[in-house]
Amino acid sequence: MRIGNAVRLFHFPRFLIALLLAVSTGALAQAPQKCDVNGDGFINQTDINLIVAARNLPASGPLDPRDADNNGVINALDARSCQLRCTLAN
Ligand SMILES: [Ca+2]
Ligand SMILES: [Ca+2]
Repeated sequence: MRIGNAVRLFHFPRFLIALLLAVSTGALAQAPQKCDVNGDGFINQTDINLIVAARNLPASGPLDPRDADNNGVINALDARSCQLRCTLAN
């Protein structure tokens, strides 16, 4: 038990260092927001149009902002879901 606790204490600062590095380099801030296809920080008609243009295509991966429901396919349900999340009228 003591050795296990010592090991956990030893690794905790490494985790903090990695987290601080990620935050300071902006690595965490670069994760794409679902539905914000063009990455401008807003969800609007431009993003919806990009989703509709990619309709029925496979998503590029789990972080694809066009695949709002994460089912691996970009379709009308993603466009509708993103319409409901619009942050700007246009
Ligand atoms: Ca956008
Ligand atoms: Ca989808």
